[in-house]
Amino acid sequence: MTNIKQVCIVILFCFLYLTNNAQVALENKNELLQNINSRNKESLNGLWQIIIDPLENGYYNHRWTPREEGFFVNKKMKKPSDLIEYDFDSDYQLTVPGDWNSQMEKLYYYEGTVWYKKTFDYHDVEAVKNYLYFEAINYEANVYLNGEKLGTHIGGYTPFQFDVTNKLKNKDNHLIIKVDNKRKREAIPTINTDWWNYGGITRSVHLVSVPPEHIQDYSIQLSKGEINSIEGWVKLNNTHDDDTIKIKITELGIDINTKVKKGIATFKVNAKPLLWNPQKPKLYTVNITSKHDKISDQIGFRTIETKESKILLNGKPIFLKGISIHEEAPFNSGRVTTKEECITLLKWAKELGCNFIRLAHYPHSEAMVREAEKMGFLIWSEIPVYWTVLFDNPDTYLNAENQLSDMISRDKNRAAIILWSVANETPESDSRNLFLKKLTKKVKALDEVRLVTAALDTQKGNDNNHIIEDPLGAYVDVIGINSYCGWYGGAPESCANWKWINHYKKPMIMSEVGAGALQGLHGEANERWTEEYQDEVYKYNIEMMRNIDFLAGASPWILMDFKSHRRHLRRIQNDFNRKGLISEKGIPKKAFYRLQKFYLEEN
Ligand code: GCB
Repeated sequence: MTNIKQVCIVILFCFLYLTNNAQVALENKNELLQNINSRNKESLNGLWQIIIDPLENGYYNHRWTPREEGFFVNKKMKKPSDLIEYDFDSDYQLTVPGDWNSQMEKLYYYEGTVWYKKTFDYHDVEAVKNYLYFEAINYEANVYLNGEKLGTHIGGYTPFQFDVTNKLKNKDNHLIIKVDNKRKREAIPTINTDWWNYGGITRSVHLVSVPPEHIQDYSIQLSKGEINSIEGWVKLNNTHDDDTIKIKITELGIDINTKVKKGIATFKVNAKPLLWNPQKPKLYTVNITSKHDKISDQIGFRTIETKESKILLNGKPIFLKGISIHEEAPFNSGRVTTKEECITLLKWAKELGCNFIRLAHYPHSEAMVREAEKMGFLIWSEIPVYWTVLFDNPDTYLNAENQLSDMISRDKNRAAIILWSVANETPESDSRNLFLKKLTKKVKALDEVRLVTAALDTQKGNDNNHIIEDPLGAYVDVIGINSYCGWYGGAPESCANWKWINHYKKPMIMSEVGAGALQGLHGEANERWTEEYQDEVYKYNIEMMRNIDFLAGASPWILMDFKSHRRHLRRIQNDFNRKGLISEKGIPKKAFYRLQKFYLEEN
């Protein structure tokens, strides 16, 4: 009897586990509109009214229970005796997109809640569906339209949207967002990072109008391992069977129709595209037409694989001459907010001789990825699973997985992206190994074509012998190694003698290597913070890299000096991590030319 009872309990648990998981999968299902910039939309960028609310007084009352009428109702005084202790319209303003820290002196170090309000009219167009689309808000956003809560989004670097069809008025819609960038131990990223926690609506906001039955998403690329066939799928927002989708790539003579089944149309077609590569980043105009909607994209085609220690682009080994980049605005500091700023950073990477960029340590804007693709950069894109996150917390895992799915969903049509990275410098433990193993599997489930990687810093051995045997090596396709010989350990000249032993027959990228220098500070090669010291570190690390026969590339740390809360040395750092090869004012340091020379000599 007891046995039967036990078996029943086990079955019940299995059932609950499975149904629960299925639900999680459903909740995670990504329904984001693909290719937001070619949709019909109005911009909600510009000046927004704000209220700085460190105590979250606009949300909680004095008993710390949520108010029924928080700031999100945008209450106004009607008669002189009314008591309303806030007024968006007579308060401060901030520009969107943009972080608050670099826009207002009093918010420089601020971490907490800021309420944002935008008032807008809506010019009624019949028979459309409307979405509010947010390219990114750091970190938690609670969004209200005309007093009604639309939802919450967590994660500072990925897009999200709400369906607001029939919720808009012709005049004076008020969109109110409670933005909270408080760091939390269980969050992704966690409390401790080496970059500035820029808060706010950091990327653009759009009001999108699409036909009621529209193209939601699509994926178009070369078939895995083939160069003569293009395949993909197009997903509608409804599930009418038998609608027809037309896919046209005029330059390739492709003009095909495919039938929708349960909301999705798939296709595979023979083609001989010119393959996208850094020298010739060829993009094709792809037109997709459904019964009621049409959209156009620029898509490149290439293959990416590994063979033992090599990375093969279009079947041929390539050495990734890279540089790491933070999404930090050149000249102004603060978050990058314009396409021009992306282009400035990318032009510097070009001048350095790069064919590869590591977009650290979180998904960068779609503009950055698209501009990089046009300029022929291969890209490493990553999520902020950085240092010591709570690996044994299931919610932390779900958060990481959501950010990963959103990153892949947004950029899955970008030929430039070859590597999805799941983590940076995470300490080995059973829970960490399991967490990251699951993430690598998730990458493969979402994208079977691109490669998965992680930046590791656990190298065993002694001063001269560095052994790569992190268990995560078994799950990634390419091993990233962050190593700071000459800066955090070892004298610069010792670096040339460092030997690397790889327990995995896989390519390795030196995903970080570098040293700090204050641009314009000169001295002896053994004097910290001088350009000469940084140059010396590069000199010997380059020698070291030349001796690693399984090295498939490098993305030294980092293109430009960037703001970090960890950098306190006032006369040198002044809140900047100084490992840039270029200062925040755009002036190259000596080491820039050292790396440039290396890249010119490498084939
Ligand atoms: C690292 C981190 C990077 C830091 C860098 C540094 O290993 O991955 O985020 O900024 O070191 O400068 O210490």
